[in-house]
Amino acid sequence: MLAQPYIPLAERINHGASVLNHETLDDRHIHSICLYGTPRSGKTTLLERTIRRLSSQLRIGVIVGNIWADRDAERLRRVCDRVRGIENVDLDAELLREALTEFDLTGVDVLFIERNAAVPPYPLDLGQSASVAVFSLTDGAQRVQSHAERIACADLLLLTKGDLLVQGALDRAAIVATLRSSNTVAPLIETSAARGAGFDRWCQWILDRVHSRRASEHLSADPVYHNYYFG
Ligand SMILES: Nc1nc2c(ncn2[C@@H]2O[C@H](COP(=O)(O)OP(=O)(O)OP(=O)(O)O)[C@@H](O)[C@H]2O)c(=O)[nH]1
Ligand SMILES: [Mg+2]
Repeated sequence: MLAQPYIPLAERINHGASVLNHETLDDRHIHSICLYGTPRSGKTTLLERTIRRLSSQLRIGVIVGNIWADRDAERLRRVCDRVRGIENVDLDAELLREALTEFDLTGVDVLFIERNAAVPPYPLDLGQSASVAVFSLTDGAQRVQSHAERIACADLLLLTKGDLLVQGALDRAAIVATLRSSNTVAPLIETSAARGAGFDRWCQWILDRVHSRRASEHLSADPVYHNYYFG
């Protein structure tokens, strides 16, 4: 008999909780988008602007986990009525599960999860539908490279603070090459919250994902449509 590979306890607990989170969110047809990125890369600012743009089309909730989560949650409550902060260095699936049990998920279309790229080992799967890796132009290629594993798993790459490019010392090309060396597939969107650049594409990416998910749920729930498309 082949020996089972050893999986550390923390990883197994995280896996169990992430499965439950997937179920909780899928049962309610909620599309969850996890933004993980370097500290100060502009995640909360990005969410503030995104919520202002999309709140007339989608009901949005946010769970933010970092050591200043209450401060971020307070900012986000000015634009969103469903926000919860979890003050910890990073999130794991178990922390998210606890938060979800107390969160009013009724009618929510999109749940954003903001977390920081803490030092490894960190759990990648919290139960989210999509992962977005967020870096800022001020991070530098070396720092970006240290998150290669997370970049490889991302469904979208976001490079923020494009307005700072006028500062000659910032090497955009090196950061983009580093992102692409770990992930050649995910779309890359460059944003500037200061100028509003990139937000049309980013918001469209969110809407496309929500709509395609709804379409696939509709297809799999309706045998007539299913037969029509798949014979
Ligand atoms: N120039 C410029 N500054 C930005 C941009 N986006 C965010 N900032 C600034 O970057 C700093 C950090 O922004 P936050 O949105 O708090 O970043 P964060 O990633 O949520 O930070 P943590 O949660 O503390 O890790 C703030 O001073 C923002 O005003 C941008 O597009 N351009
Ligand atoms: Mg933040």
